[in-house]
Amino acid sequence: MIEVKENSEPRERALLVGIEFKRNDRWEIEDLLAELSQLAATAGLEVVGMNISRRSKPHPATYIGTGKAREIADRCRQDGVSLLIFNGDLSPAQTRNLQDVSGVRVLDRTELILEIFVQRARTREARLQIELAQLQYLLPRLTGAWTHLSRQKGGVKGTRDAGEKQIEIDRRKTRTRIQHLNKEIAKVRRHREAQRKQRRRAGIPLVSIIGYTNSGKSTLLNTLTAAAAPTEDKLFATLDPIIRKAVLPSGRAVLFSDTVGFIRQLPHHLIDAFRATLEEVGEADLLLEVLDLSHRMVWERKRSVEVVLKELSADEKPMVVVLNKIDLVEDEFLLGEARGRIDGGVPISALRKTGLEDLLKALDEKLAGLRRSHRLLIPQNRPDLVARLHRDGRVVKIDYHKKDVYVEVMIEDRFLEDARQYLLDG
Ligand SMILES: Nc1nc2c(ncn2[C@@H]2O[C@H](COP(=O)(O)OP(=O)(O)OP(=O)(O)O)[C@@H](O)[C@H]2O)c(=O)[nH]1
Ligand SMILES: [Mg+2]
Repeated sequence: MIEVKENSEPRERALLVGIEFKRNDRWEIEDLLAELSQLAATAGLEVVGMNISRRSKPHPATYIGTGKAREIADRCRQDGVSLLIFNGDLSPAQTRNLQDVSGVRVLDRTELILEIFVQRARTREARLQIELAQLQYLLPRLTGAWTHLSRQKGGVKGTRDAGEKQIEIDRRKTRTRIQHLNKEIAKVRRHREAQRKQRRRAGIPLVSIIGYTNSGKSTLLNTLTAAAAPTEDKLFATLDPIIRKAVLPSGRAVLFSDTVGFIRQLPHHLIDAFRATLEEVGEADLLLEVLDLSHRMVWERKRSVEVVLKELSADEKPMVVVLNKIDLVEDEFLLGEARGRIDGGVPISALRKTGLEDLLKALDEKLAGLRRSHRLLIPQNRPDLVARLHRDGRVVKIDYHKKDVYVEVMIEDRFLEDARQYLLDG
């Protein structure tokens, strides 16, 4: 684990290393390393520089090539660097070889993100999920360590056996722990599921705020609901989901949820690990996507968000998009372009609290146009209302009592009309 030091103490010095491959998307190596640099800063590291080289593909043993690895080793000694961070995923063998040549610790992008998650997780659920992600990442690496040992100590049969035995023990321990964590997470999940059911019964629509990390999701939640969600100019400021209630101008109550930010190539282990947290997204009636319009790579970031949404099978959900941080956008052309690209995109500043009226109106209209589940108790003398629910919605359940009719129906809000007074839910 990276040690986080107080401001006065020197922080661990890191050098970023990246390869510029021939690529077909618009992310430039400078953008990628700028993001890596922000991740490193979030992890509490001091970035002393970046080393970029060009290759057609990674070198199998050392990723950047042996000559380059030596050059970087020299730089580590000169600049007092104690950590190398690679933009990209390293194989266990590459990590080991790079560590051998440079004499310093080596992390890849996935490991750096995992480190941040370890540092920032607050709730028990988040902690469990992260430990699981780390162990899942570690398990194949234990196999890697085994190859390493058997190669090094190959000449001495007894030592190799001892090495194999130790690795076997480690792997078994790791597997047992993974099983245990899975059980614990299942327990926490059942609890959340119960909470969710209660919410569904209350009939309040859930609006899930999503977007790239640092786009302003928590700031927007705070602005909309006066919730005290922590916001920071850091990547992954939020790890634990927060849900807050608010009332829209129409009088409709809604729940807003703020979740972990998305990032390009969100490591698979983390998507899996955070599936439970991100389930809020899957449960949502409506997604509220926050774009940081002041960021140069806003459209590439949006693309990455779409990829993660697809992974979560939430890419078809109804959505309202906000063009955030317009207070930082001086170029009128950029705003015009964004409005052209995103039909109904609402320009706002979550921080300066501008454009919020338009946003609330857009949410109200969108929600009114969605079919949602409602429960009603309608008097026997209003068969016309029951007939209308049949006509405009999908009746899921109907029970005739002595004096009234109990109906469960999936229907758009605007069709409720006179039946609204007989709603059992908010
Ligand atoms: N200028 C300006 N800054 C904003 C605006 N909205 C958010 N920010 C700033 O952007 C930074 C990130 O905001 P957060 O709300 O923490 O972003 P987030 O999307 O929740 O980020 P993660 O939880 O890390 O994924 C903070 O420094 C905010 O003050 C805005 O409208 N204008
Ligand atoms: Mg946040």
